[in-house]
Amino acid sequence: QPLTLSGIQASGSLHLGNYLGALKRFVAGQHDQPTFVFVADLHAITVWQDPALLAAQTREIAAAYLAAGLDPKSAAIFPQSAVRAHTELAWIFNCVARLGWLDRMTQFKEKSGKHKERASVGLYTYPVLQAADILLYRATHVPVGADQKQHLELTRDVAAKFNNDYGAPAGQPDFFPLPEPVIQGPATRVMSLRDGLAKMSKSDPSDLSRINLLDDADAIAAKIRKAKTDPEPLPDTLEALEARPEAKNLVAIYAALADRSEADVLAEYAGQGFGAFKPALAEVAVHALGPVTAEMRRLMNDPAEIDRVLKDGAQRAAAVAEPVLAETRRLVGFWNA
Ligand code: AQP
Repeated sequence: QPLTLSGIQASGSLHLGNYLGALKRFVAGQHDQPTFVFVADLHAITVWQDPALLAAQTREIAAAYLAAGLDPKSAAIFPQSAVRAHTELAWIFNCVARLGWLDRMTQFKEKSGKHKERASVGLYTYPVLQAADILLYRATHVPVGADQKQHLELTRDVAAKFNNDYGAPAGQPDFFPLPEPVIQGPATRVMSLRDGLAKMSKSDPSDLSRINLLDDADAIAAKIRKAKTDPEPLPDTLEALEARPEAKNLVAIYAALADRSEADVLAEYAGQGFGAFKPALAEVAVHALGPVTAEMRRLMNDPAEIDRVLKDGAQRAAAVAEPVLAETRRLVGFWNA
């Protein structure tokens, strides 16, 4: 049974990378197959979040989902912590995953920095919770940005080892399907506006490095104007862009926001300098993001409406998740399962 599932952490403002790498893809596939999209508040607290802000941050991500075009009648939109089965399955998977697998995770190395002994244990087992998020719905398709590829591979390893160690209900094939990351398409890795070799990221201390979904038109134009570039005009082939990370990133962003191919964008702007290209990119960005920002702001002024969506989504999610957890408990052999 094909099923799409993904989520975004409730850990701060969303940026263009989250929008193009994740949000837009959730929306694109939502009518093709059952779609579950959660706000990852359990993942968010792997680094400290102000308790006074966490619920508002959760609503903000839900507002972004809706503003980007997720239809709550079709997709189930819910807070991860509202479906308790996520944490229970994560514990079982903590006992399936191997230390050696987690030791290889590059995101933990990046996020824990120089002092890994001070990182939370939750940050270390983050990918195991992610495996639980996905397998709890027996999801087959997981649209994510390229940075999540390694975590998706770990989810497949957890599924395979669970199937191997605990089997499947009699007469059925493997209990957990091996999910496919959906990482194709444009802008699976949007880069920082200040450094074409670093990922655009919430945690970059420079706000100039990213376009936030709540930035207004002036802020977007200013950030694009100040974006790092080289002095050369744009080339006429994609190959010639390869050695120019900042130029390549801006062309990729233009193409993704305008729903055009990068080759098509180059065909229009080849030979022109960034003095001409940047204002054109700013116009495309404001045109694409302006309506999303406006709708997000409107929704954030109506928390009751967002809460209705989240409550309904949580009920629909639990209806799928609970039987999978119950069967998992039975396969593990718990008393009275
Ligand atoms: N730069 C990016 N380009 C494309 N996709 C991206 N994603 C994140 N950054 C980019 C995708 O957005 C989804 C949600 O990410 P998340 O919030 O769950 O976690 P994250 O990867 O930690 O997000 P950030 O913004 O990059 O935060 P920090 O600074 O904490 O690392 C995922 O599908 C991700 O691939």
